[in-house]
Amino acid sequence: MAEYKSFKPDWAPEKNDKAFACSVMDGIEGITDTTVGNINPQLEKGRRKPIRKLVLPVEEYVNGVAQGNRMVLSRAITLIESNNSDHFAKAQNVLQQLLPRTGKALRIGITGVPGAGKSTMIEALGNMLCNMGHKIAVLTVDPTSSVTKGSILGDKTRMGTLSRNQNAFIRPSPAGGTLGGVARKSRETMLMCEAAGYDIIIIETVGVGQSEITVRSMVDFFMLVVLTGAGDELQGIKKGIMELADAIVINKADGDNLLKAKVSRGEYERMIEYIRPATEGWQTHAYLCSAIKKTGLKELWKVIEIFTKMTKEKGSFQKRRENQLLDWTYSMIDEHLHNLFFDDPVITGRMPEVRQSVLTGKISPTQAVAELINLFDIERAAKRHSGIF
Ligand SMILES: Nc1nc2c(ncn2[C@@H]2O[C@H](COP(=O)(O)OP(=O)(O)OP(=O)(O)O)[C@@H](O)[C@H]2O)c(=O)[nH]1
Ligand SMILES: [Mg+2]
Repeated sequence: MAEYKSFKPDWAPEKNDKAFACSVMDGIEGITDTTVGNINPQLEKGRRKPIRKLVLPVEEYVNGVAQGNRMVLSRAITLIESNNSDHFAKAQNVLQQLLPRTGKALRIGITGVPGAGKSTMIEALGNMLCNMGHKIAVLTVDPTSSVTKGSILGDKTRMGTLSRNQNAFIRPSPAGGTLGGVARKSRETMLMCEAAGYDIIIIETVGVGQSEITVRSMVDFFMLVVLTGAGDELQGIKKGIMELADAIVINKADGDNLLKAKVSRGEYERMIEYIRPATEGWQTHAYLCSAIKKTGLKELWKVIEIFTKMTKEKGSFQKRRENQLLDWTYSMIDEHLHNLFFDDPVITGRMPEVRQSVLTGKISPTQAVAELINLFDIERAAKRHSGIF
């Protein structure tokens, strides 16, 4: 470009005066400013985006989801994720009507250290299952995910072929919020996907302690993806997480890594012996796989099928689902009561003084609790009496 600027044809006059026809007219001020708009009203009209109704009537969500309409499903999930109380009530109404259609899918959870290859494995496994005629929904539970959903956008590109598959539906974790809030939204999203006809739900979790336990409490089969490496690396994996797993999958068992992976498998098998199995009557094992070379995936799916058949026959599948439902209910009650108490203005007003009294040894923690609960009870009773609720 610099060359072009300095280029001057030899017929051009020395001085660019008014007599020279090849001059550039002055531009119209403000035309590059996008807030000003286009001077051609026709163009401007064509450019305007169609106005979409943000929230649909309840029946449209129910019917759309039941028919497997992906657009409506997406919007129903957005409703679930909304923190607006009207949206919450509507989402619950929609869910209530779709409840009879839920519960038929197989729910699989995948955890593992960052970079273990979870997304790549979901992409490979997901495509394989779609080709077998299944419909796959992929969700992520990530309480740390920011509003920008940056990591998930990355995931969508990592799951490039799966996200374009008509039989797959990928939905990122709801952004931000408490783990409890994210968990509720993810559980309800899972139910929506089931109602829309997805028969396998895969949930990826980021490996940050508590979220693994949350995902374990949502799924039938839970697998831990690990990398090769013995000794120190093996010790780095918390025993607690291994106790949650129905399968340990050593990924990246390809190329030069294959031999090391086989050694790791032996190490994991020995470790598992000392660990209580996650599922009654099922022996957890370590398996090799390569998400990139797509090896070991068919075998892994076979393991999941055997697990499902066995647990269904023995009744532990159903028992786990029932326990999960009750745990979910109780944990929501816990969270609700916790918020009710700590958000109560009478409690927040009294708290600094009580805290000070505990710290200076004026009252014991037990006395502090008794005082605060008493205050809370009296305040609730007064509100009830005055008909506030
Ligand atoms: N050689 C080899 N590389 C793999 C394999 N699976 C994944 N990778 C690579 O490992 C890197 C991380 O893979 P991801 O699938 O993003 O890992 P992840 O566990 O989802 O990572 P986070 O979502 O960040 O926790 C990528 O560069 C992949 O290409 C495999 O089977 N073999
Ligand atoms: Mg990932």
